[in-house]
Amino acid sequence: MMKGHDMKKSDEAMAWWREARFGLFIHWGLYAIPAGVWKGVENPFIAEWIMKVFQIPVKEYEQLAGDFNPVKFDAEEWVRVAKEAGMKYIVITAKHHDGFAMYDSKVSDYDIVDATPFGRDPMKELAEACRKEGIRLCFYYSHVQDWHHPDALGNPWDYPSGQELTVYNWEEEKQKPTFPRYLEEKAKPQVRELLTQYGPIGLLWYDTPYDMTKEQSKEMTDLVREIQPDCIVGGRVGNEVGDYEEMDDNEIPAAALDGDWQVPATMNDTWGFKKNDHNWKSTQTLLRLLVDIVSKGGNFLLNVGPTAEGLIPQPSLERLAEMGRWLEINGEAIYGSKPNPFGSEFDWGTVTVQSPDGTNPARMYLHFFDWPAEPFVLDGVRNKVTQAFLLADTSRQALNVAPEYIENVDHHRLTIDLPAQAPDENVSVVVLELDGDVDIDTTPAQRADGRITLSAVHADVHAAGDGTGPARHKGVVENWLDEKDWLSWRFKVLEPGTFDIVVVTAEGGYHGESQWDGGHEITLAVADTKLASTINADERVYNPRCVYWQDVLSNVGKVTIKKAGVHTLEVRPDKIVTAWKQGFRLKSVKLVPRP
Ligand code: JFZ
Repeated sequence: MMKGHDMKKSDEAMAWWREARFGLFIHWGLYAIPAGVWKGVENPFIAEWIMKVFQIPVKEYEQLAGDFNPVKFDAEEWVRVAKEAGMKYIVITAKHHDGFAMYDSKVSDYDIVDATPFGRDPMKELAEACRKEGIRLCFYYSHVQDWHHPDALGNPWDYPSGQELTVYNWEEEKQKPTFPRYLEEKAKPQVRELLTQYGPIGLLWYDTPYDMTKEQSKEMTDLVREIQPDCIVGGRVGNEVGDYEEMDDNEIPAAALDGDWQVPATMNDTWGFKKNDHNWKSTQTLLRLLVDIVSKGGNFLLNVGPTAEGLIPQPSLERLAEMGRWLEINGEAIYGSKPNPFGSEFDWGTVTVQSPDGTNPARMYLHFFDWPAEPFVLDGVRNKVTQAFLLADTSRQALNVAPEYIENVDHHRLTIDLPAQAPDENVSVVVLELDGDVDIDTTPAQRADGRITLSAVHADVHAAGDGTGPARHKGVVENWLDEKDWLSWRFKVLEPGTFDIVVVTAEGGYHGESQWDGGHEITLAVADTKLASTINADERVYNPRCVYWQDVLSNVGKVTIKKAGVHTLEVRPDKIVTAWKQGFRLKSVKLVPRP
């Protein structure tokens, strides 16, 4: 992402954001009044899209402003909620796609101070409260869609542009000729207001950059650079000119990534408040998402949708408070931490690291989702462990760690004795203090339970086709559309035997919708065995790391490996199916020993 941009933020300017790791997203606007229901009909989509979903005419939607009076809004309370949740920044919708400014704007009267009985500027109050509490205030600004403005994109029912309307597929809307005028007359002047009226702003979160030209994306970026050089520009400014990569909504990559990135995520299935959406993720789910995202090097921007009265819904408050209590004990393993040095996901949980700062040795944090019943075995750590303890244990009682070196395959293995009882029901953290900086052998190796996992991140990618793909992106192999491209792995076998081979592919899509391509025909070669197989959805497995999308398992066959040592496995496609344009999204190949 953003590699080609000459104005990329310096490490200094990104430092606070890399340290912060956890922020509060707030979607708040007029759409909180209908709260997901229009004239008795339920909006099947996200709350803030209600105007578009029902093609509500501007004149009618505008009437909502006259009823907007969030008298229970308390900026200090919202900031306190974020702070006690362990969050370090707040990103709030200053203007969403409906075009209504939630601050005092001189550019347009369609704003909270001029058009509502409330008459206060919540952004001003939030800016003050944030300053007091040391929280960074950041703004969301919809720079492309503005359903209130005749020149902008997104509202062909009021402002026909001769283009076909599709409610959900906004990508089909093409930039209309008047769009630059909207940028000049509304978007840019309003962003200027946001960056001059409220003190230092941490980050400008643009959105839905469809049909933006690269030049326009750069202009919106340069505007921020000019007014507040230290303000970070979000990835959705478009055309890869932002300072970090913003994942799709609720989308979590399968492995640690290079570069800065963030996941915006919902607590239920909407951003703005919907009175009938009670599909809340549990605190456990949310904590595991936080830990997993941080272990992959990303930031977690978790959303709340306050009501039209100005209250954050009670289920959100409860979850945030519980997350804050966990972070109070385990924050050392999160803030400013470095990603999982093993690269790939573990079944039991994940890993973060704090590196030496000159006085302290490196610490590795093992975050357990599933607490092991037997002594825990960790493979591939070459370091000496000088100390091990539970992060939640204030007495720092030492855990016994037995190192082992398996010479014939040059393999390091640690066995750690853990108490029978997990210290935390959601995520339990074990600290390993090391003799120096982390030194991990990332060659895939057979685990103590006999299993071997070959992850996409550890594959050698052979782009033998037309050269356009495939690539490892977001922890899976992406853009694998050409049958000439193939993958291979070198891996260590400790205990020879017969293994079932399973290919794991990744679902993608929007919210719950699965866009999974199957039916690829492959030849898999390992240890003198060639297996021809079709990639089918033999099993779908819930993935605690990516709530809406499952892992899809396909059984390939079995293989007998007769000797311990380093072996090679190859996957060559004979036919790739691209119905969803996803292609062969391989996440891993698993070898599971037969009993
Ligand atoms: C956008 C907005 O439309 C939505 O209302 C909300 O503000 C969300 C945080 O961002 O929605 C998107 C943007 C991009 C994708 C999906 C939804 N995407 O690329 O899949």
